[in-house]
Amino acid sequence: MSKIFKVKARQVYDSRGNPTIEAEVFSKNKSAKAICPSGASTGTYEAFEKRDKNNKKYLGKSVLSAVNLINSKISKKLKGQNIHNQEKIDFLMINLDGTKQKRRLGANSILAVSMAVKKLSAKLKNLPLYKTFLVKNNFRLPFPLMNIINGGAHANNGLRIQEFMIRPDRAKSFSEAMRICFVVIKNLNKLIKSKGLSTSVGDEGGFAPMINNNNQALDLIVQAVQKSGFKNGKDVSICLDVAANELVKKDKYSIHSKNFISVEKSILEYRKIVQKYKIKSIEDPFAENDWNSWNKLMKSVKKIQIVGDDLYVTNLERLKKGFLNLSSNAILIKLNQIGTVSETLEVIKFAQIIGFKTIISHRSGDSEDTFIADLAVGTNSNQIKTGSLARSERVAKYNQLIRIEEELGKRAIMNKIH
Ligand code: 2PG
Ligand code: MG
Repeated sequence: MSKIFKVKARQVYDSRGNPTIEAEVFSKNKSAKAICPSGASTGTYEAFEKRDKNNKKYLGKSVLSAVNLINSKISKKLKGQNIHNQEKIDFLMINLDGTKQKRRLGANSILAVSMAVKKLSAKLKNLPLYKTFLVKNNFRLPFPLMNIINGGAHANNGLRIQEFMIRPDRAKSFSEAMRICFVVIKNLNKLIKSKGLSTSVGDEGGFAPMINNNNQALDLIVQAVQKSGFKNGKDVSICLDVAANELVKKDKYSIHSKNFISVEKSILEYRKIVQKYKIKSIEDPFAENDWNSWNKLMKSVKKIQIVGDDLYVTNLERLKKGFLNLSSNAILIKLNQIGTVSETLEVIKFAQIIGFKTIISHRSGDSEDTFIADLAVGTNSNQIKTGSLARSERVAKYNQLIRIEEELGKRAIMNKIH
């Protein structure tokens, strides 16, 4: 048995330049580190992110008190624990916190430690991280949901929809999936330039041109896909994250333009763009408490992947509610929405049992940590959403998946989209 000798944390920075936590867990002669990510368009029911609101020196954004809690209370509690007993370690931290949303210690402290424990356990067993989750053999590689145009809270261009993504549905391997996305992105770059627009990128590496009309963004993507020699809706599918929590006011939504319209009208508009642009997946089409509207959409756009992100916040209770309510058929998985590796795995297991697609996701504030790439393979998740082919914190995850594919060699199989 390998025991935890100590846990140490430090304040580092994320891809948006905000302070975040890196935790390092030590056994007698080895250690492993993990960095907690951070969202911008967060759900109300997410686990709590602890920041020093009153520390003016860091504009209220530092995580120094959370770092202190790891170095004192959490380190003391975990000292001597069996590193390979992830569930017990996570349980001890959950109990030490004692609140529903991890408000005392902060989910950011707990998660950084939880991920570092998982990495150290893999290291001590001499196993690649992806081999230490749910799947023991027949690993499958996820399809990338590659972000190519940023809007909403991730850019300042006025686009209503937060993320415009592409998914290379017919790719036979992960490297081929990457090549397809690469070609489309390069052609999109040229197209945007040719229109005299800026090719600067948003928080997740997708282009953030100064356009403010969803259809204009969708037209650009279709053109880029065609220019690349691919068929839109067949070789490459357009997928969206609406992040509708940001677009609701008194039961009306401003998804399709600046005007707020009813749910029924919004659904009609959804149907139009789904048909016109052959959209295959829509994440957070309505707000986190609007269960009825989710259900209405599910009934009116068949065969489309409907993904709950802010709706479920990687929380088992909310997922069960969504399942019974027929709210969606897929779930976005974000470790820091719930705060431990064990709870995240519970949610993935349940989602897969009920036939939901699981999509492992980054946060808009992320880091060089590639934990989620391994998590996607180790849970046979269908898709991974981790930004564009720009910004190293995004590309790092894709590169890790390329390494995993190479290591698996002939045993590397792509997951099934349908
Ligand atoms: C989302 C995420 C990641 P954020 O809404 O799905 O793309 O954004 O991390 O800002 O919540
Ligand atoms: Mg989302």
